[in-house]
Formats: sequence, C-alpha cells, structure tokens
Amino acid sequence: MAKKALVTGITGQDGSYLAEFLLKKGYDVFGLERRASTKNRGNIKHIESEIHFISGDMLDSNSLIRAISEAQPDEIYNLAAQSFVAESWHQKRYTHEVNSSGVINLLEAVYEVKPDAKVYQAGTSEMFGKVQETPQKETTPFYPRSPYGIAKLAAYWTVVNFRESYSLFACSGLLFNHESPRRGLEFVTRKITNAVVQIKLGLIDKFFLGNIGTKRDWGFAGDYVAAMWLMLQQNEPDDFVIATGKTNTVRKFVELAFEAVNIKIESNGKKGVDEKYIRTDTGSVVLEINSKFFRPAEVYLLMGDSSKARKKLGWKPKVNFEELVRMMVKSDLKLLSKK
Ligand code: NAP
Ligand code: F7E
Repeated sequence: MAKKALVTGITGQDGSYLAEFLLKKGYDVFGLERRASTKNRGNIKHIESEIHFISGDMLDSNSLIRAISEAQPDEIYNLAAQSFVAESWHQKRYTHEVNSSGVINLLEAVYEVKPDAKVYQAGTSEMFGKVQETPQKETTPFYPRSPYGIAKLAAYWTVVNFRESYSLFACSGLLFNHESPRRGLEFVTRKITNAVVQIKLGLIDKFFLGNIGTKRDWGFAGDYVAAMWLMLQQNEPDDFVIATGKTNTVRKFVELAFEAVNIKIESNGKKGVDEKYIRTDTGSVVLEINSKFFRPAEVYLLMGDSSKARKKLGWKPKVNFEELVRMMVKSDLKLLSKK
C-alpha cells in the first residue's frame, strides 16, 4: 500500500518541491491548505490534480485534528509558517502564534490522533542568528535575532519536548536559506533576479535593497526537500543542519544576476559595505540602497556545517550558488518575457 504524507504549507516554495518529490516516490500526498478568497496554487498548478487538499490552519487545532484523522498519514511535514523574517517585526504576535503555538497545536493533534506518525518540523538557521561560532552546526548555541527566529526556536524546543515526553518520532531540520524560481518575490534572491530581468527588458531603470553586505549560505530548495524526507526514513528521530557550507554576500548575488543577463556593473571593491548605489559600467544607477529595507536587528553571517547529514543521511546538495543564480534569472527571463 502506498505511504501517506500530510504536508502543511503545500502552496509555498518548499511545499511544492516536497509534494513533487513525494509523488515521484509513490506517496499519497495530502496538503493542508488555508482558505483564501482567491486560490493560491501557482506553485503546485502542475500537480494539483494529484494532491488531496484538506482545508485547515495552524491556528485552528480542530482543523489539524480533522486533517490528521482524514489523511491517517505515515509522515507529516510541517512547512507552514509566516516565513518572512522582515515581516515578523511588524507581526510579532501573529508570527509567534503560527510558527510556535501552531507547532504545539500540530504535535498535540499528532499525539491524540496518530502518535505513530513521523513528523518533520521546518527549523531554520535564523535560530543561530547572532552566530556564536562559524560554521554553525547542531551543537552551536542558538541566539535568534528576530521574532521569526524566536518563534522557530520555541518550536524547536517543543519538538524536543514531545520527543522526550511522549516518544513521538519528531525531527527538526535546521535548514539554511534555500531558494528557487518559486521563491516569494519579497525574499532578497527573487527580488534581485526579478528586478535585474526587468532592467534587462527595459521595464524598470533601477531597484532598491537594504544591507547588501550580509552573508548567507544559499542552496537550492529542490535539493533540501530530499533531506526532509531522509530524516523521516531513519530509525531514530534526530535534528540535522542542512546547508551547502559556502557563504556569499547579497552583493555577490547581485553581481552574478547582472552577469547572467550580460549587464556589466562597476566593481568598486567595497563588497556591499557602505555602498549607496551600484552603477553599470556606462554610469546608469541600477541599484540604490534604501534604509527602509534594513532590519532592526540583522543576522550578518550564516554558514552551515552539514557533515552530520552528509554522514548519517547520505545527503548532499547538487546545485551550487552560481548555478542557483543562473537558474533563477533564466526562469524570471522566461516568465517576464512572456508577459
Ligand atoms: P513559504 O513559501 O512562505 O510557504 C509558507 C507556507 O505556509 C505557505 O503554503 C502558506 O500558505 C503556509 N501558511 C502560512 N501560514 C499558515 C497558517 N496559519 N496555516 C496554514 N498554513 C499556513 O515558505 P518556504 O520558503 O516554503 O518555507 C517552508 C518552511 O521552511 C517555513 O516553515 C519556513 O519558515 C521554513 N524555512 C524556510 C527556509 C528557506 O530558506 N526557504 C529556511 C529555513 C526554514 P499560503 O499560501 O496560504 O500563504
Ligand atoms: O534576506 C538582506 C536581509 O529575506 C536575506 C527565510 O526563508 O531564510 C530566509 O530568511 C538577507 C538579509 O531571507 C533586502 O537583510 C538586503 O540579511 O531573503 P531574505 P532571510 O531573512 O535570510 C531563513 C533561513 C528562513 O528561515 C526564512 O524563512 O538579505 N537584504 N536587502 C534584503 N532582504 C530582503 N528580503 N529584501 C531586501 O530588499
């Protein structure tokens, strides 16, 4: 009989790649979907007919009980979240409710209805925040720097506590930034590729960013969902860092995106620190720094050490940073040229 998986956050970036991955493995895939005035299935349009949708919300315990009762899943992947860090300062309480209390709601429902289901919780490198060592690994002390990071850290400890209290098979993946052509437009990578392509097509002259000196360990979302699945195929539940081990500035991402559309930008050697503008080699300003996009507290450097996952799960990333940038630019070129 086919295995059954329930995926929360199925309409999001990771939910869409994970659903594809599980369908290919022969799973029956159930997706928890929030009610919206207009359906938001753009990322899963191509597999929509293969998914069993169940309506529900992380804030509504009863809907989670109902979803688990209906799906009777062998595996549950909790990807649902208010995932935009910058917004978490504007909606602190809401972010905490969805990203932390929502996890309590889910784990209680699992314990009540299907305690033998294996659970994956979407943890994050944002829990390392103001990093206490580099590279960051499973044993690195946490120091979250945003309401988002704080809520995710509370959820992480909730997972540990359900494991220790009730022997639930629950794992947290400590995933570093992962991107794709399906990334939301507000996240920096997609904001850059979308804007650079618009500049290339003559649709805009310039765009605005905040701190382009910050560093992230960026991987490809399609590679990272495989790690989520591998965690639930182990005999014992455990937590794993998933990362490429390489770090790059936002500025470097900008440089590679312009390079991918053959626009030459001036290199002034400042590498994103104290820069106010970036110009092309012919002098047009294509990027302006705007303090509006700076965060009240920043995470300056993330770089993960995923040796534990590489050794125990046999996981490794396939797409590198340069390939990721080119993939995203190419996809936005196709999308925007059509429009
Ligand atoms: P995403 O694209 O923003 O997707 C978030 C998903 O959560 C969407 O399907 C959204 O549904 C759903 N959702 C939000 N609030 C909900 C609620 N109250 N009840 C039910 N569903 C709700 O995020 P992502 O990039 O795929 O990330 C997936 C998970 O991994 C998130 O938990 C995120 O925090 C975490 N994470 C992401 C990264 C990364 O770099 N991408 C790294 C580490 C951890 P709607 O479509 O209805 O809005
Ligand atoms: O910012 C800087 C910004 O919003 C990356 C989420 O998936 O990964 C993601 O969180 C960096 C930050 O992602 C702009 O200040 C500069 O230093 O793309 P981001 P994030 O905050 O790292 C983690 C692992 C998650 O768990 C989250 O769910 O880029 N930056 N200028 C900017 N960022 C944005 N968004 N917009 C700017 O204009």
